[in-house]
Amino acid sequence: MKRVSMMRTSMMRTSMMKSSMMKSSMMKSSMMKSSMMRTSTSGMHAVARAAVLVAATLAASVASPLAAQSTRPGVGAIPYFSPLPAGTTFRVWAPNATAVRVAGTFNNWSATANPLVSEGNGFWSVDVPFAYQNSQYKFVITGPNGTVWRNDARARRLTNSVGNSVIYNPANYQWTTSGYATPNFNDMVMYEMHIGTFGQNPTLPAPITKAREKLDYLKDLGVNCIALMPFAEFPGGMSWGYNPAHPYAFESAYGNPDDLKAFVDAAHARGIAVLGDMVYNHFGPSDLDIWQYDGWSLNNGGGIYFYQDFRANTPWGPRPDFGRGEVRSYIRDNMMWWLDEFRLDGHRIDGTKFIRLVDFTGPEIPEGWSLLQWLNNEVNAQSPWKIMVAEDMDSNNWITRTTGEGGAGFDSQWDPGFVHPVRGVLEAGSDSDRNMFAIRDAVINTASGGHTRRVVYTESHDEVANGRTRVPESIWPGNAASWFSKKRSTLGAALVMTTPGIPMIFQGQEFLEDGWFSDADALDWSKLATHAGINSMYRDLIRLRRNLGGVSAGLRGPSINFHHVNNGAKVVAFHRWQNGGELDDVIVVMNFSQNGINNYRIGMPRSGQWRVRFNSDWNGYDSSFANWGTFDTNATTTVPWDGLPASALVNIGPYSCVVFSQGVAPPPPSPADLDRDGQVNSSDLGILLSAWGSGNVVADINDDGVVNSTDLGILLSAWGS
Ligand SMILES: [Ca+2]
Ligand SMILES: [Ca+2]
Ligand SMILES: [Ca+2]
Ligand SMILES: [Ca+2]
Repeated sequence: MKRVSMMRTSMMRTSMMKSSMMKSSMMKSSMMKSSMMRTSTSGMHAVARAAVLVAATLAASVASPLAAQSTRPGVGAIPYFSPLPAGTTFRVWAPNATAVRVAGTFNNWSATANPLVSEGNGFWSVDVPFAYQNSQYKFVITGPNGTVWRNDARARRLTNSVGNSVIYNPANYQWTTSGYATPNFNDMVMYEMHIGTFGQNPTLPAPITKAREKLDYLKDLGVNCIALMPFAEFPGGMSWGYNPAHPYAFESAYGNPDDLKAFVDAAHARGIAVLGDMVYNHFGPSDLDIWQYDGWSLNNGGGIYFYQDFRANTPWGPRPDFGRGEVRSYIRDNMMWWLDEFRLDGHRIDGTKFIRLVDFTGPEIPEGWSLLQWLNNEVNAQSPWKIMVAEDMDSNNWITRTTGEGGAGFDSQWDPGFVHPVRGVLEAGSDSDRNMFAIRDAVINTASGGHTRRVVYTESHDEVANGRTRVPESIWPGNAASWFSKKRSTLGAALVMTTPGIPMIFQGQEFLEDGWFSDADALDWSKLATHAGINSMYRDLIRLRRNLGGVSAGLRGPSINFHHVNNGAKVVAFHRWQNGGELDDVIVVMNFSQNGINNYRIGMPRSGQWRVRFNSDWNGYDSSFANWGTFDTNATTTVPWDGLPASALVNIGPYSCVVFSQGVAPPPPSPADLDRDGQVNSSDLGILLSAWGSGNVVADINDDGVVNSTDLGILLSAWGS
């Protein structure tokens, strides 16, 4: 109740601001008109006649016999360029309206000059010549309760959340990157980013151009999928983003829509995917023009876009009417708008539980479930390589089952069954309270139904706020740079990168950011230098997870055997593999106690030498680390162990992770071997020449954004290798 009344107050404030703004602009335009009339009557007769004609036309179009509905497709404001004169098609859904007009800078904010015509199905449309991109506008909707000025429900750009809609021309942006492919789900390493606090900027919120400046850093870190927190226009400039006021518009404080395109373009040039974060379980609640959009409502509810019954509210704002075709299309088109127009590689869908249920435990909303299925079917039909991730947090594998099986059809979902028990173990004050069976169960958890069907992490925006803190901070509040915090938080990161699942880190986790996430607290980039070693550990872990060194293919595979649990010594070990064999079978050993251990026996799937590929206790990662004497080890079949045919003795430092595999690391592939066939030859030259001058990501060997003579030089000097 409190929340609702706050919403109303804020909306009243908003409409007061709007109407005062409107009055002043209307005054301005009427002053302009009368001065024009004065000029006409005191000037030439022809001009006066023209003015009278214009006035007559305006008057006639109020009654609208001359206006016609648009024959062009699309909802919202869509610029057209032929036949001349160019203009913009306006179309809006207002089924209870008796009249709709569009007012904007192109008609001096006239509430009468440009009526839309009813199409007989609840939609209204008109083509307005000379209404160009960057013009501001609003719809003037006359409904059951009088006339209201509303932003376009599908405004693709706004001056701000209580400002005006702005005509956006999507054709303006010239994409430069080509040849980019979204990573396979089993190769993805996600990096959750909040645009407003990520980029280094003197003031908050940082614009997305500042985030773009850090893309080389992220490429070097090795992540290949940025999961953006919500960027749809929200009230003000500082927010987590889970209060979208205008779902089709890029947050004006972050930049304009083309800035988002440039970010995606530059990320793709570096081999990095970009995901959106879509909030459909509610809209608003503040600055919400679609609230009672055409004036109609029941039970004082939200009107055409919202439920007006027991389903009307979520804990965060009013719930859209998932049963109404036009609202379903509004949501579906919104999802595709971001995927298609901005070339995003997928989405996280926020709070799906509140799309499928009225409250935490029910009752169910069947049409919410079918909406989720439809969204996933649409993406699968058009671009199945794009990833759809649910934030449902219920360990419900129906979320990730296919729609054909009756599931919601998501490719993956955030896994509460990993983060909560793992953090419990990492944050416990005493080693004796660390339960190794909890670690085992979190790692082998298949509640989502498959290794890429869950996203695993120890930090996300939700888990490091809302009264919780970053893992190093939770381990030792006020002393996040302590040895304990460094050791156990990185042990958690090692588990994230070696467990079956799509790993994710939260911005700044990789340089030991402390405290908790707040939209009013910029990421502290000075810690990148302070904790450069920790940062390089994250880089090494990500390289292992993605098999970039060619020695750990198993970490991308589906298979796991969690074969060793010692809850007394607090040691666990597990086996990961894809096809098995050298450079594929991976053995992960973890010590969750403060005591380093020597000559500790671990079961191995095969005899022979197992090489250390990673040791989190290396003092290159931090000078306070013990650099425990961990060595390559020889496994023999003389002592079968842990249910495996062989075993070996290993040394492992305190709170440390060691990763083993067999075989000799292959030489790094030449970046000039464009087709990756092992040789730099004429076929690579052909690829390069045919991409000459473009931003093709394959042929751009030095990643400077263009294929040119520099790349040719690199290729020729590697010829034959
Ligand atoms: Ca805003
Ligand atoms: Ca899919
Ligand atoms: Ca080649
Ligand atoms: Ca280049």
